[in-house]
Amino acid sequence: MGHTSLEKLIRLQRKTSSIRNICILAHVDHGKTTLADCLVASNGIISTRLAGKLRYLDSREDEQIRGITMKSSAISLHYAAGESEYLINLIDSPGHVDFSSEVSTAVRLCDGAIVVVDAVEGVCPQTQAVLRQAWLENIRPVLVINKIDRLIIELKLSPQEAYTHLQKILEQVNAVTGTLFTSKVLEERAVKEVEVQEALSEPSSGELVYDWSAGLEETDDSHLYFSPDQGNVVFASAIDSWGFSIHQFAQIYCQKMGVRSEVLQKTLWGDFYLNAKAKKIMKGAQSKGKKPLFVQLVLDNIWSLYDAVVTRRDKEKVEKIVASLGLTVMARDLRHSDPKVLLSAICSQWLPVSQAVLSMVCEKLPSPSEIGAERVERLMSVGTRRFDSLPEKTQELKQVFLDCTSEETAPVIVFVSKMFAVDSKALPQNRQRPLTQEEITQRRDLARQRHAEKQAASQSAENPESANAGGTPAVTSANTLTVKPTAEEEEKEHFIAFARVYSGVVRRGQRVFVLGPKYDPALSLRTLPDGCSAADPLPSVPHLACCTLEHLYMLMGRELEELEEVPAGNVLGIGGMEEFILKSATISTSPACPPFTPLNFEATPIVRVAIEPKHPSEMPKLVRGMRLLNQADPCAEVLIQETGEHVLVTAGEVHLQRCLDDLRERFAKIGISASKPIIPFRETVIRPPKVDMVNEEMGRQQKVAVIHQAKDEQSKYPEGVHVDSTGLVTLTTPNKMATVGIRAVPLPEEVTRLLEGNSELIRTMEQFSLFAREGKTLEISQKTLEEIQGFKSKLEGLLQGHKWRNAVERIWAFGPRRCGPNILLNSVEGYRRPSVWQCVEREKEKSEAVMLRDFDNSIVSGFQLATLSGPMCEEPLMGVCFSVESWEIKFSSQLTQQDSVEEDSVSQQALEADNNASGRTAQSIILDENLKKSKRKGDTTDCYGPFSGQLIAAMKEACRYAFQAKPQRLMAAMYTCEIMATADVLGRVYGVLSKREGRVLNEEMKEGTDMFIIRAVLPVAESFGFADEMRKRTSGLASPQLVFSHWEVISSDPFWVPTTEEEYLHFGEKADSANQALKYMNAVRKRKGLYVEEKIVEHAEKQRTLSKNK
Ligand SMILES: Nc1nc2c(ncn2[C@@H]2O[C@H](COP(=O)(O)OP(=O)(O)OP(=O)(O)O)[C@@H](O)[C@H]2O)c(=O)[nH]1
Ligand SMILES: [Mg+2]
Repeated sequence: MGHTSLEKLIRLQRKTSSIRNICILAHVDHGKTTLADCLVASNGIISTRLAGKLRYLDSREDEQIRGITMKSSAISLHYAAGESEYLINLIDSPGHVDFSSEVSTAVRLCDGAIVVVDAVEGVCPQTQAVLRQAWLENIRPVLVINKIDRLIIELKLSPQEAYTHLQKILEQVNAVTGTLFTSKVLEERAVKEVEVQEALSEPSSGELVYDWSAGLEETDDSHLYFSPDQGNVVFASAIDSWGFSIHQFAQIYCQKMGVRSEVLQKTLWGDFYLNAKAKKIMKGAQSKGKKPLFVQLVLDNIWSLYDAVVTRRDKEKVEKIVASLGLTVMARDLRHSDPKVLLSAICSQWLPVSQAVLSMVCEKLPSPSEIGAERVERLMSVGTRRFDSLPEKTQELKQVFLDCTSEETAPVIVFVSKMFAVDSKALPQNRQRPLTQEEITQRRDLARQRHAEKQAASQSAENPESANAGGTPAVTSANTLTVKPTAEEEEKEHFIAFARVYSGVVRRGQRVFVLGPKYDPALSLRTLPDGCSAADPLPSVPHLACCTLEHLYMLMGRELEELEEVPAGNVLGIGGMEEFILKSATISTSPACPPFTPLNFEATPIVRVAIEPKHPSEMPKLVRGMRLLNQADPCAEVLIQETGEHVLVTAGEVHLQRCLDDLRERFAKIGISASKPIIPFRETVIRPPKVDMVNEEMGRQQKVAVIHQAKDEQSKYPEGVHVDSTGLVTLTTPNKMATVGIRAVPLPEEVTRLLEGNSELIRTMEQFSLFAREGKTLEISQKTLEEIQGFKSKLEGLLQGHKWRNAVERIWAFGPRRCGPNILLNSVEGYRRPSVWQCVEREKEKSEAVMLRDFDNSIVSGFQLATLSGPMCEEPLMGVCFSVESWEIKFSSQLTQQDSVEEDSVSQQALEADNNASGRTAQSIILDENLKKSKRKGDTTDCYGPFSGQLIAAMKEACRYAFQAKPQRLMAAMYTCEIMATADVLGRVYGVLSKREGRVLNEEMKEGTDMFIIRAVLPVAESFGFADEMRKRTSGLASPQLVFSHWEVISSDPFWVPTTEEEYLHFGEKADSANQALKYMNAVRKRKGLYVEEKIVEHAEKQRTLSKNK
């Protein structure tokens, strides 16, 4: 782009009120990048002819090949509306679920969003997800209904039908915003009520009066809904480069019809019609069977244009239309063989989409200076901390946010939402710019001179012959001069921080603080001297670093423009931060600034693969490459497992593919091989099943057989372990000092789900207890406290019946990692320990005498280890309750003294290992090892090691045995997917689904189209290649997106062997063909190098066709 307009952009950066930071959000393939192309073309960066075909912001090769966006990228655009000029920082985001973390990074930096919806597909799962994200970040959306042309050409709807269809889509979108909005209003109301309550309770007199009707009705929500007459909806066809809002048509028709444009603005959308006789606009088009204004004045025109240009190719009519619209179309376009070229030539002049969208953006979306107080508080208060519990100086910064000024005195606050890698060639300082004439002459002279010198030198040696030395060689040497960067320099990846300035002006060379996500401003305010700056030599503070801003860039899609300074309210790129920032960070000149709340990622990283280099010697390169990848991707995780494998965790198959490509071609630049995806499982126990494998009710006989079996197994248990027929396991430590009695009970499914969904709360509770044990208190916001209370009562509601009497109060711990979906229950008679619910029942607790026994922590640690890796295949447990029924210790007091010191460190270690996912089984192995060692060495007390360690190991073993005493099951991770398909490929869709053990939840017809929507669940284990297969079998008509949904128990018993006649008949003697759970379990065990009990086929029997169609 031209130099002048860069200057213009820089000038506009200073005018905060005319900046708009916006992102484009939508479901995959709804046309975000195509729309962005049209907007980019309006600035002359790409030609209008290429707009929609180039997909300029999809700069990666794989994005172009696959046709989907994989990362968000930004571009700064200029827009002039009459007198006023605007700077629009536009971010295009990916729509594929695998990349939803890229959406989060984009949304955080914006104040508004353009939500794009496909006119045919309507609201899709990702549309809902992005609307939700926009809500969570408090940014305002506007709507673009794209691909209207498909209604004309593909669905062949009449204008009237199209109108009804568009109304439905609008309703759908508004229904989504409606639900979000109501929940928010209710929440706000609750907060208000609490405040009122607090205010009222102080002067203890007066009654509490609630007005339950208040709230919803009072709040004006009209601006929150999308409605064309509000001006926040644009109808478009990005590929044909047209788009309009009601406003534009109101302008066009107000003169023609002699009606005020405000009147048209209100009536062009809705149930209004034109009464030709009375020359009036009247209400009630539908009831009177008249054409609504929108159809008559808007859609009819567009339809007839398409009809003339595309369907009938009626040249005369086209010329007439062109003339009547007062447009000029080049003869070459008129003659073009592809009617679409003519169409977009006409449309881009008549209804330019960029004009419609950008004017809506400038009018309806807020500028950075309009940032709301609520959003600021949310950005500033991390996690469960209350905004008003932040230090005073930090709270003062709220005003700074709200002001958003670029004054010299304002502190600099910048948030970096992600790091992205660029080639060093792409950096402006290394870019080859065209040489000016002067420079060329200069260089030529220089080269000539050198050449002459060289010649002179060689002449003296040999007898040379050089008459005209000038021409060609000089040019080559001039060329070599321009290609400066050395090979090494070129290889290097540069990371650019994707950031936004919230306050102050950032300058090149400025010294700033980099605040990590765990930084605590209160701590540094205490330790750092008042009024210090990042340029001073300072004592070290945790999670705080000082650095210099080396390079500032304006992000221009595929290019970067170097800047000297960037004022508040702008999106920018910062170079040279890779040493200081891993993925995201806050940058400030004030140490009082809190770190921003972490981004909320919708995607769960679930697909793991182990990676190794093709040549073992290239390991270091791989390690370095993986580190770079980890930094460059907001969602990918890289870790080293206990087996020494390098593991990459990604959000899905497409994401995995992209990460591997990146590693190969960019970060490691070596050949790598990836293992098959490592599929996660969970282990659980269930209630004894009532029917057997052939669906026959289990009679007494079998039960007897089962018990008999259990008795047989008793001999398998090592010494010191006793298992009774009810599943109670008693285990004594090797030094015979302590005995624990434990029973495993399956948790009801809803409870597991509840625990899973509230792990954040559980973690807060855990933290609170930890603080309390150290004698400190953790400030928890009122909202969180209420949530904890609500969580507790829900749990109480679910754990009903005599078996669970008082269970919620008796919860000892959650696990694994102290927040997982398993419960440790205190059923020890006479042992009262501090409740895990301490934070919500402070008063109650004081009144009752409770005491923590010594070694309480060891029991918890043992439980944590046991739940982290189960006995089936060392996968984490889920939905299991371990009830400690007895716990006796007989030891000398001196032993306690010595050990309780060690105990903390041991459990601390265990915990640390827990937190670090990679080290998890390693820890348990070590402990196992300890246990074995100590067993081997005779029976003197000392040789068993620290008592707490023994107790941890004993507890863990007891839990494992208790687990094994119950019917064990594997749980599989499940994806949900929504597939849209036409009736003719429906059969194939079902075929692929059932082949992969998918289960259809429901199927419905999408209104107004011939599409079916099928919702199904599918085990993650069967999902690899699913999307590809589906696409192939349906010739690309159905492409599902898989979203992780939940864990599900696999009903078959991996340890099952046929016992009855029927079962033998049904499954054969080996009976392993049908046992999916066994297959999964053995695959995991094999991968982990555990012992696998396999039957080797001795006498191959004739294959039987099993009833199940495989
Ligand atoms: N008929 C029609 N097709 C369109 C229109 N806009 C975009 N498309 C097509 O839809 C497909 C997807 O367009 P993209 O712009 O890549 O969609 P996207 O939303 O950026 O997709 P992701 O970034 O992968 O989520 C392309 O094949 C476009 O040509 C439109 O207005 N009409
Ligand atoms: Mg895209």
